[in-house]
Amino acid sequence: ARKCSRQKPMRVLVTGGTGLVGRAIEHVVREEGGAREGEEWIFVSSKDANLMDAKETRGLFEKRRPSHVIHLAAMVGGLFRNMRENLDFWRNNIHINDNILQTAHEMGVAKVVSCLSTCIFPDKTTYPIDETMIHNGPPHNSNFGYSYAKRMIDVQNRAYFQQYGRRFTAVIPTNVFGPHDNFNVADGHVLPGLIHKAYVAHKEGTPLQVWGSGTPRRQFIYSLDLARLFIWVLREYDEIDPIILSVGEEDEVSIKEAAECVVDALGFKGQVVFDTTKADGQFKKTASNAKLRRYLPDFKFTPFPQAVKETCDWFVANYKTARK
Ligand code: NAP
Ligand code: GFB
Repeated sequence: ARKCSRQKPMRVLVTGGTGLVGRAIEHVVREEGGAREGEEWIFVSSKDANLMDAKETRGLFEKRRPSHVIHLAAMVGGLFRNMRENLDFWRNNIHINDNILQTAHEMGVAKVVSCLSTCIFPDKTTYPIDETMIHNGPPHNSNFGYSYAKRMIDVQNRAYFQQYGRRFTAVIPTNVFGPHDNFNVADGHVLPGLIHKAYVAHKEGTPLQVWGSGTPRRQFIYSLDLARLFIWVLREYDEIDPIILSVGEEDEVSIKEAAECVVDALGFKGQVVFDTTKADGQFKKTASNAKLRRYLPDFKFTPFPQAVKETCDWFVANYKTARK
């Protein structure tokens, strides 16, 4: 048989391209040689198409004709925004995800990599959590809307494979942080919230308010490390089942320790107080990265203090334009 012609270079559409993870993938693609000869990488935001609208989604795909999709676009927020808006997290993400997957199917996209999250796993579980446990019980009540919407991506990926042989898969990042994050204190995640609050407390000479007891535990992945892993998944990972992208269980830190890293990185000298009237959310969601390690035993994560320092430096340098 004739040798199959060299595979055509990918044209990759990255939805959610202007967010925390999207900007990190763009940095790796544009600044670290993450792209290969002849490849096209297109990073889009809601200005290019509101992906909750099926027609706008179809228009974007007809205009861009991607061969591959990294699907990041979502309604995303920290514990406190999730607790306030579970219905919107469910509806908005269900519409976005169905539009992306159905349009990718109709347009014959070769591969889609979507995003779940380690916060969607069952709240009552054994540890460490692994990829086989996604549907083994209800998620934590604080973010059930987002969690169920994300779980449906896994269900839909399996259905597109079974019915049409579509190669739609997903990654399961743990808590992500880095430059271009959403530093809004009410809506954002813990690390950008603490960085923003410590920056203001330093300027105003007031105490840094950490919400909750500080005892919950998290595994944090630096956005640039996640970006490098994401590009590997797009190129090399061939399973439909999702894969956890996280630092090891041994790298889990408490919220208090994370706050101390921010204090050191910003040189904050003031008082740190814990507002225990605020919720703690999930105590822990310790995930195993054994599956990732079977594929990439030598991948090196950026040390947490260095990643926090780089994020703080970025925030201080970009304070005026950062999402806050
Ligand atoms: P982010 O910073 O909030 O960015 C969200 C992106 O999605 C933005 O580019 C936004 O565009 C786009 N978007 C939102 N609604 C849209 C709509 N209706 N139509 C088109 N685009 C829309 O989010 P992120 O932290 O980078 O998260 C990216 C992915 O990683 C998400 O799927 C999230 O669930 C997942 N994830 C995140 C974390 C984390 O800790 N951050 C952890 C696990 C998984 P605009 O800028 O135009 O609004
Ligand atoms: O990143 P975060 O908001 O979300 O972290 P989760 C919440 C934890 O940090 C709680 C404490 O224990 C909070 O009490 N915390 C302390 C703070 N200070 C702050 C602060 O200034 N801001 C915030 N936000 N928290 C999310 C899910 O869970 O994980 C989302 O709700 C998403 O759906 C995300 O998947 C990755 O890690 O608790």
